[in-house]
Amino acid sequence: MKRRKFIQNAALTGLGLTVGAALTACADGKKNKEKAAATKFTSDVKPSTPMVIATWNVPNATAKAWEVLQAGKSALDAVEQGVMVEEADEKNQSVGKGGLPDRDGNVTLDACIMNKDGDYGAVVCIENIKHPISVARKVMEDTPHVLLAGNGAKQFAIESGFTPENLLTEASKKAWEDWKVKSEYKPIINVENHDTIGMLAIDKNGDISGACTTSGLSYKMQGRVGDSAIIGSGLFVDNEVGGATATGMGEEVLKTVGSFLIVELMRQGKSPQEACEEAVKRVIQKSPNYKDFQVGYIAVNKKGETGAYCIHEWFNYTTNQDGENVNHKSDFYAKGN
Ligand code: SD4
Repeated sequence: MKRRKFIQNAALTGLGLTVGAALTACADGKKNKEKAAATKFTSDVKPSTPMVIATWNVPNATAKAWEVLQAGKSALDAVEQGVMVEEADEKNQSVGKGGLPDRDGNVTLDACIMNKDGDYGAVVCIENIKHPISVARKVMEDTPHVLLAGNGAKQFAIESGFTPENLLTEASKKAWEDWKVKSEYKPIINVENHDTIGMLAIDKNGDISGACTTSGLSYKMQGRVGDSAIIGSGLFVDNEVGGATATGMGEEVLKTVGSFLIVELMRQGKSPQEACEEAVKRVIQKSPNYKDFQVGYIAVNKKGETGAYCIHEWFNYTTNQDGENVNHKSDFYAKGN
């Protein structure tokens, strides 16, 4: 089956869519003044307080990240420990342990992390490791590489002290077996109350980091990798500007390099909200079949302003600032479209 056809079928059959530069010191002349006026975000702008934002209704994850920030730790520690809550939650069938498997029953996970210096680490298609986000961080910090895949990623994890375990829970096994029996589904767009987790945090120094972790499209082809762990697509952070992360049909996010696009739009002066809207519209322009899949983005800028936008209703996200978790409903494109 041709790739495009498979993706289209995946959506139609309901295969799980579980699914600045710093210009502060510019003192010399008109040219720099003009540049400063055109550049909204400068590296010395600090949000009033640390904050966390994450895709979906994940109060335990954002509360954990907040707790880490409150302890004076970095945004990097906060996003890692925050998303680990979802990776460990077996009831979340889109992330970590308990994630829904591929067509052949293998739970394969993708995760990536990005720090304030623009360093990135990722693992894709890793099996038997409950916390791929922590392996991604180790790839970033302990290897000369940025991305490890499949068995190599698993071997690296084991050598780094991670214990391999079975990630296919009884509930996910049963869901897979049911899927194998019926083979016809209607499109299911975000019926779950949460999904892939992408998280962005700003710490007390005003530094931004991000993390994204998923079991990907459920019942996917073996070896399929989505957007979540691919830099610029599922996640992007530029500490001088802001960060963005994605959820939904990874193929569409990958084709438009959505998170990088949002950060670059913010660099050019758009608000996080405007930038998310533009990135969703880019997906829609390129994919006439947008009604069959969901894509959602969240973003934060250096000032701590946030934005979110998606194609279809029901995408939501959680923020935590001052220790208070708030779940927000995202605005969406497909209002009667
Ligand atoms: C992927 N973007 O693998 C992920 C899945 C997801 O909501 O986010 N589902 O394509």
